Amino acid sequence: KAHSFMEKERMKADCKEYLPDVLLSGGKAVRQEAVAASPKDAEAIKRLFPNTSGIPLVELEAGDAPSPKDPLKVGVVLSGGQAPGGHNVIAGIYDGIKAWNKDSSMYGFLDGPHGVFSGNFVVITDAIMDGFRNTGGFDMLGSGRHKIETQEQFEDSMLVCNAIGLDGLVIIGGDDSNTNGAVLAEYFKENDCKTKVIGTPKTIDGDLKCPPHVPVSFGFDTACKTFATLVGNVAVDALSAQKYYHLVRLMGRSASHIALEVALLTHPNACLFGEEVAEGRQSLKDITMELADMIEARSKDGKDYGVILIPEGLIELIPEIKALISEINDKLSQPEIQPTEEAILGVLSKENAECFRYLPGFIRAQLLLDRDPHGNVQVAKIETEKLLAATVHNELENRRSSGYEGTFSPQLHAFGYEGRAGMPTIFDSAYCYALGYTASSLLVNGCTGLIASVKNLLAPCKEWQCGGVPITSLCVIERRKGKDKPVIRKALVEMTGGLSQPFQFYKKIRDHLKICDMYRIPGPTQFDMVNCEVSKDIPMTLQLELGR
Ligand code: FBP
Repeated sequence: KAHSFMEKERMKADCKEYLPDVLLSGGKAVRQEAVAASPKDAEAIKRLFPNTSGIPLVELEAGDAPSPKDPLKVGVVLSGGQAPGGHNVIAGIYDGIKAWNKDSSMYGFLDGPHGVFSGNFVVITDAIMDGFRNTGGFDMLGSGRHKIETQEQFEDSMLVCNAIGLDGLVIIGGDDSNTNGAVLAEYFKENDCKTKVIGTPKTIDGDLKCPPHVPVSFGFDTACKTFATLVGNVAVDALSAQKYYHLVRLMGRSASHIALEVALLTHPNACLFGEEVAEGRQSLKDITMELADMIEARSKDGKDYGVILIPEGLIELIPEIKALISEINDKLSQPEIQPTEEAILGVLSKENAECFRYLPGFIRAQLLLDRDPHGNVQVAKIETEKLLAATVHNELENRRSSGYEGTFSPQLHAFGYEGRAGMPTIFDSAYCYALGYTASSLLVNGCTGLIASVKNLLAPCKEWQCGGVPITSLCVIERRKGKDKPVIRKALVEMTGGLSQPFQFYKKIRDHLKICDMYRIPGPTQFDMVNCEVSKDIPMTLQLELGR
């Protein structure tokens, strides 16, 4: 790869400068109280994970971890969608186990979980590691969305780990991948395999969190700042040309955290939230009317332009479409039902079939696309912005007879992959390095079935607190591919609470933003470590949640 000046500078930046003191001063594990899963599913989780549920939280403290300081062999796998900072998690583990014993070694499994059960790996050397510090993407090892789910895959994974003699395996993944990590930890423990399994919270979507222990998933900050740069730019375009409505769909399956963060960073005229739509049981028609009302009011004010943000997960949370998707998922999990419109219309309930027929052809086709290996609809491929542009256009045309005289000229954008592999921000670089180092300390202390936790993020990074939370304590039972499965509960945007809840904070200003143009232009991400002190540049939503 030909490196740019910026890449070279960032690769050289010393990650150790960010490392919390507790990790530099030994990282001794102190077991805290045991934590169980949410009461609703606690019994089921206990049955599924007899060895790794109800285990204690772990906090790391200054002081030596147990001796002897034998070299460790640790494997690492990147799983699911890219999230900026993954390479720094690897760097943190690498430096952590080498600091423990310089003869420790690290194995990178290639192309996601498939690399684990097929035994496809590289030995990570100093030269390989140094070529990826502070860089974006997952190109160091590649990633994949495979699941380790069959008995054969579990057995093969254990054979591979035993053959290398792995003391630990770190899974860098989102909710589904960390659930996979929990299942693997349980299987290894049940079968007396010495490999311990630790997860790290990755996903730009921001929906893998459990405050206070896992305050945010890594990659969220970089993705949001990248999207905010682009949204800021189209806002200036809207204001300059005064002829377009920029309808921007933002990546983030299910939860609307990204849309909320970007809305706080840029102040668009409107931002939709899947969670609000679901809670208010707003139909597609309700959403359309609301947007048309704003566009008509702005038009009366001489403003036939604006910026509207749409979370990609919105489509899945509109009640009538949610019910439709859920039935389609169930039906498509039956091998005899083909993913064609004709076949699906033949088996849907009357209500869902009506909803399906009402949707435009391109949305019908997109709803039938293959599910991902975890059974999720691929919302990133559904053009919700195009759907809303069409329904709003029709509504505005209907309003002409009652006085609407404006022009609605939409420009459609979908920002997703642009932000997912970006060069990690100073915060993501620091946070990820600390997560990786924490994972190595947890392994040194013999922990398994935990997800690495780095918290106290408003404080300077030297004062961050580190530890681990049992993955099973984050799990609930959900219906996937027609079956009940344990999964990590997705953290959606909280709708209630005081002004420290980011949504409530935004709600206070949003009516004002509808008509007035108060666009905020963040500009490109900065990497100046002197003026971008880590603790001052964490996501806005996180700052509010933590009480700043
Ligand atoms: P993860 O949950 O694996 O982190 O992936 C998140 C995500 O980027 C979503 O925001 C998006 O809907 C999806 O991945 C896109 O998946 P794909 O890479 O398969 O197109």
